[in-house]
Amino acid sequence: MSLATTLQSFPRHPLLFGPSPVHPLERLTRHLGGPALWAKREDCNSGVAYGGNKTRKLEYLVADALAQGCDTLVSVGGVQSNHTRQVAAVAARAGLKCVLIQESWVQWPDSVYDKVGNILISRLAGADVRLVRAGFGIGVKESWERAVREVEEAGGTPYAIPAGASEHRLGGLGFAGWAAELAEQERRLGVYFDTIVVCSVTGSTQAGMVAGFAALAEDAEAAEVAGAAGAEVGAAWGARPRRVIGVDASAEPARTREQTLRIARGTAGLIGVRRKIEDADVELDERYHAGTYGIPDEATLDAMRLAARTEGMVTDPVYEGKSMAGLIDLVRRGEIGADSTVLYAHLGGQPALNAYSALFD
Ligand code: 5PA
Repeated sequence: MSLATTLQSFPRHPLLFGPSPVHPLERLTRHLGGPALWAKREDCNSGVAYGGNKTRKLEYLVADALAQGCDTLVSVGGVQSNHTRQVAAVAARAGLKCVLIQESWVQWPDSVYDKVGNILISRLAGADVRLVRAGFGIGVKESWERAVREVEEAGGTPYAIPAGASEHRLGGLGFAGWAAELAEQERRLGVYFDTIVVCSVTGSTQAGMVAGFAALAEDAEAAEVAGAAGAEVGAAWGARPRRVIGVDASAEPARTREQTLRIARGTAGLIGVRRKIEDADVELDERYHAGTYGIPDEATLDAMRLAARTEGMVTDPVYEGKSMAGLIDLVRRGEIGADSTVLYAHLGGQPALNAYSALFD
C-alpha cells in the first residue's frame, strides 16, 4: 500500500487550506551564491490562528479526540509556545474546550512577554491559560499531567496533547503526510529537493519527515518491481537519496535526537515502513541553537534580517531564525554543495516576534 493510501486509513480532521505553498527563494539564493533554495511554508498552511507545524500534526490528534468523545484538549509549552496557541485555536475550531499549561521555559525580560503574541491569541480563542513556574523540557511534564487529572475531576473528558504534539502515538503522522505532499508537488514542479533543512525541538516534525521519506522510498521500490503504470516517474523521485538536516533549537540536542529517533521509529511502524530506521537517519546539527532554548544570538538575528530583507520572509528568534542561521551557514561553508536543490521547511512561529521587540529597537 502506498504512503498516501496508508495515511488515508487514519481519521483526519481537516484544518489546513490544502498543500502548503512551495516557492523558490530567488534573492536569497542569489545573495548566497550557492545551491538553489526553496521554501515550503507551514507558516501559511491554515486559516486557523496563523497555522504552523502543529496545526498539521493536530489534524490527526483532533480526529482521535473527537472519536474518543473528549471535550477538552489539554496541552503544555512555554509562555510563548506556538504549539499551545495552535491547540487553543484548533480546539475552538473543533468546538472543544482547552486548558493550557504555560511554563517558564525562557527567561526573557520583555515586559509584555506573557501578554502579547501567542499567549494573547490563546486567550482570545478562549483557552483556560495557566501560567506555571517550571523549566524547559521536551518530555512529559508533571504540571500537564496534573491539569489532565483536574479536568477529569471536574467531570470533563480530557484529551492529553504533550509538548509539541510529539510524544504521542499519532504525533509523527502529520509530517509523514507532509513528505507525501511534497513528493507530489515535486512531480508537478519538476524539481527534486535532495536536501531539506528543518528546525527540531520536540522532534515529531523531523521524525515524521524521516518516516515519510522512508515509506516513499519503499513505495518507489515496490512500483519498480511491479512495473506499474507511472512507476518510472514515482521510482525516479522516490529512490533518489534525500538528506533531512534537523537544526536543533532545543539546546539539549541529545534529548531531541533521542526523542526524534524514537518517534521516527514509532511513526515508521504505524505507516508500515519495513526497514529499520537507523540512528543515521536522524541528522541533527547542534551548531545553531545559540546556547539556550528561546534566546537568539547574533547569527540568529543576522539570519532573520537576511531572510526578511531578501525575501520578506519572516522568521522568529526561537525556532525558524535558528534553522535559517543553519541553512545560511551550511551553504556558506559549502557543507551543502552548490549543485544541491534545498528546501527550507518554514514551520511558522511568527506570533512570538512581538514578545521579542527589544531585539529590534
Ligand atoms: C517548533 C516547536 P518540533 O517540536 O516538532 O521539533 O518543531 C520545532 C519547531 N518551529 C519549529 C516552530 C515555529 C515551532 O513552534 N514549538 C514548540 C512550541 O511549544 O511551540 C513545541 C516546542
